[in-house]
Amino acid sequence: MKTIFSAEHVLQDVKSEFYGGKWVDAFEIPRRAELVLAEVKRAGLGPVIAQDSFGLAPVLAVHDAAFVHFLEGAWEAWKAEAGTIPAYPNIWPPRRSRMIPTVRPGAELGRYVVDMSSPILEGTWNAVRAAVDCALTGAKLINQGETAAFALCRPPGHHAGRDYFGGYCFLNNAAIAAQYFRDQGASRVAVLDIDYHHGNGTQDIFYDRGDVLTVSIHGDPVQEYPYYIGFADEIGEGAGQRTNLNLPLPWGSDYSVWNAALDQALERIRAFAPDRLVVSLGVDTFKDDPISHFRLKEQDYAQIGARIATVGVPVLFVMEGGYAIEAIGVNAVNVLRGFEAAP
Ligand code: OKP
Ligand code: ZN
Repeated sequence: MKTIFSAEHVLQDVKSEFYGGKWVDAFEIPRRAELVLAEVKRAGLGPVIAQDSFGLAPVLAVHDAAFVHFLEGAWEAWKAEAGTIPAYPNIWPPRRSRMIPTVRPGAELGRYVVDMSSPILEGTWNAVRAAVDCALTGAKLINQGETAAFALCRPPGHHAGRDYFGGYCFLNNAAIAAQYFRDQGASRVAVLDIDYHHGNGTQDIFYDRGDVLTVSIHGDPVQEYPYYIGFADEIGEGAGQRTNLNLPLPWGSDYSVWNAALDQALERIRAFAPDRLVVSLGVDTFKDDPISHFRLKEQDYAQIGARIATVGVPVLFVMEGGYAIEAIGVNAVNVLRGFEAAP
């Protein structure tokens, strides 16, 4: 399969992250994508191509316009007040706030960002747009007849909602691609999120929609980021009733436990009979991941790819998390090779 990769991902280059009450070396770093790319090439997965430009229309089909324009101008507004240091909020709105617009970038950041893991830098907007274009280019290839494509997106996207960002994510690459499939004629699209963390942004975007099934296997939110969402009783609402499936698992889950959840996920996806499948491909389920607590091993990832292939519809793989960087390439590419090797 083809890999879509943009060199512009390096523009999102956070040096330190506030984690466990301390500033530590950042986990979501440019080297992650470079190592996945190196393994794509080493393994001979297929051609690596650049992204096309799609403009903002497919982004605005998923995200709130005021939010998108905030992100676009956030660095310039911040720099005018604070200089060229990473942009963080200095406050978050309490419940029942009136949400009246302010003229201060630190307060506007608090309106839109949910945590301290996603600073805006000078190059953030360009990196984020390139990642979206990678996902959309993969979707376009599939619409042209490819059975699979790998959008090597960075920064990741699945924690970004209609009008908020966080968790290293700014715009929701997978959700934008899923909506693009719908707008280009797919009747039903499924999103399977196998990142260790719940795909809260994706769930939220499609929560009241019956045309997009969202399924996520993830660390139980009572233990794990994003904490306030991702519970099993969240099934969708309105026209989206029963088109959201959450499969939370406890810390320490190994492949036998995880694979049983994948059984349920795939059963639901098959029953939905989608025209297209988007896989939010995080490999932070790996046993050595520094911020996660599942116990999957290198060889498990090829099994996952083979099992995803059994759905029998075109699949767009979109890179999400994975922070054990010496293993990220092998683990991600094992999923893709497992998919391709399936009969
Ligand atoms: C992004 B993706 C936990 C801190 C978590 C944010 C994690 C974002 C993960 N103590 N910080 O889903 O891999
Ligand atoms: Zn994750």
